[in-house]
Amino acid sequence: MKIVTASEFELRRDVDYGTPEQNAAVREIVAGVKKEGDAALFRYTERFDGVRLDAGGIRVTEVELKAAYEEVEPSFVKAIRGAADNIRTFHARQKRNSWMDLQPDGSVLGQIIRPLQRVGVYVPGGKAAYPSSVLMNVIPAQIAGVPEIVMVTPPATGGREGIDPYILVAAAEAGVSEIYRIGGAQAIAALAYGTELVPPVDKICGPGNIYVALAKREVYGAVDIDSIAGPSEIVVLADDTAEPAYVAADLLSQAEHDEMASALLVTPSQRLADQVAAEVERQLAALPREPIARASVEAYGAIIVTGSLEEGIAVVNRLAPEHLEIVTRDPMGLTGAIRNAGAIFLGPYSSEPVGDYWAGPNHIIPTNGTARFSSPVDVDDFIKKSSLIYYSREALLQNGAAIMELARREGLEGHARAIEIRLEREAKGETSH
Ligand code: HSO
Ligand code: ZN
Repeated sequence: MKIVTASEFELRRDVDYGTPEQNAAVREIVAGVKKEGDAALFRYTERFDGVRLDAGGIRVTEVELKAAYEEVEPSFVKAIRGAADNIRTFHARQKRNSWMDLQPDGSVLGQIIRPLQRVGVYVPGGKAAYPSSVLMNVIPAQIAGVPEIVMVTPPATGGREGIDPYILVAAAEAGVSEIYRIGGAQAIAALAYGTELVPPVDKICGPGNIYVALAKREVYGAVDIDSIAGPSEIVVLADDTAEPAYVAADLLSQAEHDEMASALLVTPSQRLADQVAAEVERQLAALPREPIARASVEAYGAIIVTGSLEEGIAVVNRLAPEHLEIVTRDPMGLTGAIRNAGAIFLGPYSSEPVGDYWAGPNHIIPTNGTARFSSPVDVDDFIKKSSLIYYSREALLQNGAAIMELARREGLEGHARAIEIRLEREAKGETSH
């Protein structure tokens, strides 16, 4: 892993917006499904997934879900349940209440919180199909009170027809209400616009390949979408109290996600920098996903040696990482100085996988520096608010003149008159109320 100073460090952020051909292909698929519904959905599924769907086979049945439980280890079911419990407990703290304020003049102002009615969760096929991500998308929606949570996933992965049983068990444990065997841009279009067999949703979330990401962009507006996640990122901010082997292991835990994942160590300690570099080499050699992790470390990884811990904090705030581990003498004491980080892990025992799988906070976290202005997925992503306005007679009489003033300033006489007609009638006592 290369060792550089803060001024030598060059941040690489490669965001994939797709080739013109990919964009054109996605537009065609989305338009096709929007226009022709199931006929197009079946046609694209046969073309891209090599599976002939029919009306009877598009939805996963109860019997198939039961069969999935037979295929997975009981210890896996137990672990998924433990994780789901923790994720539920954490997200339950985020629930907001509707509120209403009674004003002294008898008016009532308020905000009503309502869940979205129907949400679609995309689960990719292949190596990036994570049962843990099913929990992280579905549980916040469920806590928000979303009554219909549907999952879609490609009908075949790696040449093998059928959905991964671990994904099915995670979906059942998380509380998914319907599962459809569809994937790619055609699945996103079906969720957005609806087909004969797939009713439309209000919001689509979950990760996918470039075609899925582009399709989500394409349908945004007709439905809501989540943010489009980039490769995983970890920054470890450490001083000479950190254990080099732990730091190296945590860096590699995210480097193994993706060739484009980024793992950075920021430290004022040259000794730690040298030790971690050596440890990364040692541990890489023994990692099953060594080729991916090595590519990530070589292209996007670095150890940044700073003049002080304060300079390290400034670097971290500029990076605005998805995940930040603080492994210093007093990690809690430094937390207040961190302005930009999606998730902050404190101390030597809070290894990132604790959060990826288990502790309860969401693992879908802003990447690419977007932690500057956005937050991890939470219950708020699955609710909407309605404002409530009840004005009393007294309140309108008191405030009517000011409202008319503003309306006339904007040249909107009709607005002013809607108020004025009431003020006049009230003044004459001509009212039935
Ligand atoms: N670190 C990933 C989440 C994940 N890790 C899923 C393991 N499985 C992005 O936050
Ligand atoms: Zn991870």
